[in-house]
Amino acid sequence: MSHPARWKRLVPLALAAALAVGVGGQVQAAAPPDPKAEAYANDELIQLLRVNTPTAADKQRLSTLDLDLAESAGKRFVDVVAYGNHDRRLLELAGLTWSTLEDDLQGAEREREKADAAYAKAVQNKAVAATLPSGRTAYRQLADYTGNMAALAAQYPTKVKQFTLRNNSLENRPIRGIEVTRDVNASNGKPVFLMLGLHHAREWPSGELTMEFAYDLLKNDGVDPRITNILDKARVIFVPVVNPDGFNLSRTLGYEMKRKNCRITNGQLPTTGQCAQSANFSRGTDLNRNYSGFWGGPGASTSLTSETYRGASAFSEPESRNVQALVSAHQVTTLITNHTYSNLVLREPGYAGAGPTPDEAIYKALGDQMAAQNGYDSQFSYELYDTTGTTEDWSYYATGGLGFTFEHGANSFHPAFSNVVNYYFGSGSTAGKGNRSAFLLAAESTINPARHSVVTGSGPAGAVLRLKKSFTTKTWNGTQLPDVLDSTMVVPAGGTYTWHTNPSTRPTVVQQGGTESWTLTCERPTGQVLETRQVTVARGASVTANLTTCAANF
Ligand code: 0X9
Ligand code: ZN
Repeated sequence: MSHPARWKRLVPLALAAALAVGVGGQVQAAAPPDPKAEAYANDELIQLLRVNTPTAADKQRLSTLDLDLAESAGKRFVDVVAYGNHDRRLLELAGLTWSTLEDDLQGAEREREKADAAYAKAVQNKAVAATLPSGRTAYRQLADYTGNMAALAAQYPTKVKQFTLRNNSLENRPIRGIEVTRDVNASNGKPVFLMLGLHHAREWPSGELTMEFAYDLLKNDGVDPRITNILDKARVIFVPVVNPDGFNLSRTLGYEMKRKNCRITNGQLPTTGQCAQSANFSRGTDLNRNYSGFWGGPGASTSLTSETYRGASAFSEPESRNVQALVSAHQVTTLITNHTYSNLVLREPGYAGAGPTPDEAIYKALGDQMAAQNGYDSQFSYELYDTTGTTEDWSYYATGGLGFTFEHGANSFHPAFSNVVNYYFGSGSTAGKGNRSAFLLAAESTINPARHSVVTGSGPAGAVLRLKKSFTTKTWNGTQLPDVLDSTMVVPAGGTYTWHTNPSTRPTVVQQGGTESWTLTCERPTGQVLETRQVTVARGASVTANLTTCAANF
C-alpha cells in the first residue's frame, strides 16, 4: 500500500510557529491557515498514519488534537489522515509515534484510478468476469446512483418504488431512495429493513454495497429462495447516497478525502462552487455527529473545521433530518448504515457511559451472526472511541429498531474497485467472508417476529391505520427535543391486518421498568379518525386490536 513519494518538499516550519504548546502539554493549533488547504497548495504529502495509542491517555491526547481520525481495528492504535507537515508536527509535539500506512494518499489515488481502468478493461476483454449483481466495473458517480435507481424502478414497477427524501441537500440536490418488496405500492405492514450509504463522502464502497444489494434482491427474486422469501415478507429501503454534495466533491471534484457535508457557514446555504474551494476543505458538518441522540457529547467537535463537527445544533443539517424523517415514517426494525473502513460490525451504545442496552442479547446475537458472515469484528460502537450524535445513537433509542454501523475494508476509505467485489461476495482477499450473506441475514432477522413486535386484528378494508408516538430525545446537555414517530398502513381486502412494528416502549424506558404505548388510529382515507386505541406491545410479542367501531362506521 505504500507508494514512493512524488514531492517531498519540506515546508519550513512557518506552520510550526502557528502551533502553541499550552500549559499541561496541551497542543493547540491557531485558527487559520487551514492545514488542509495549505497541504494541497504546497503539494505536501497527505498520509494515512497509524498512530500508537497503547494507553487511554494517548487516545485522549490524540483526540484533543482535532486531527482527521479514521475508525480503526486495533485497540492500541488510531489511524489518522495527516494533511502535510502541520498535522505530523502536531502529533510530534504531542509526543505520539506512528507508522505509515500510506505515505502518499494522492499518489495512491492515481494508482487506484489506473488499477480501476485496468480492471474495467479486463472485464471488457472477458479476462475476468464482472460479477457484481449490477455488472458494474468501476465506482459510481452521483448520476450513476440516480440513474440506477430510476432504471430499477422502470424495470421492476411492481417491486421498486422510487422516492425523494424530504429535504434537498445544502447544494440543493434532491436525495433519492428506493423501496423494494413484492407488491411495493401496497402499504401492507411488512417489517422494514433500511440500508444507508455515504454519510461520509470519501467512503465510496458504502454506497456501492448498498446499491448492489438492491440489484441482487431484484435479480434473484424467484431464483434464490432466500431472496424470494425476503421480498415476500420484508420491505427493504435503500438510500445509497445520504450526502450527495460531499460525495460529488470526493468522487469528481478533486477533494477525494472529503468526509462531511457542505456546511460552510452555520445557518447559511453555501454559494455555488463554495464547497469545492480548497480554502473550505475543512469546513462542514459531520452528518454522523448531527443526530439528536446524545448530541453534543464526547467524540464530537464544536469546531466547524473539525472532521467530527457536530453541527450548530442537533439535526441542523437537511441530510441528517432526511434520515430522521424516513425512519420516523416507517417501522424500521433493522438498520444498517454502511461506512468504511476497519472491518467492523458496530452496535449501540456509542459511548461507554450509556451502559448496555436492554436489547443486548438479541442485538449482539444479530451482530455476531452477521460478523460470522463477513469476517468482521462484532462489538460495541464505543469500544474504539466514544461517539455521540451518530445515526443509531438517535434511531435505536428513539425507535428500538436494531441499528448497526458496518465499517467495510481493512485499511482504505475507497480502495481499488475490485475490492468492492470482494467485500460483497467474500472473494479474493476476503475469500469466504462476504457482506452479501451478512445483508441477507439482516433482512431475514427483519422478518423474524421474535426480534420486533406485531399488531394484528380486524378492520375495514381500505381503512388507513396509523401508529403514532410523541416523546422527546435528550441531547448531551439534557435538552429535550421533540420526536414524533408516525407511520401508516392500509387494511387489506380481507378485512384483517398484520403490522410488523417496533416495540411500543423505547429502550431507555424499558430499562427503567416503564412502559409506553402506540396510539393506533383507524381512519378514513380522508384522514377522519373513526377509532383510537392505545396499544402496548413488547419486543417479540404480538397484540390483537380488532377495530370494530371503525368497521361499524367506515
Ligand atoms: O466515526 C464515525 O462516524 C464512524 N467511523 S468512520 O471511520 N466511518 O467515520 C464510526 C461511528 C460508530 N461509532 C463509534 N465508533 N463509536
Ligand atoms: Zn464513515
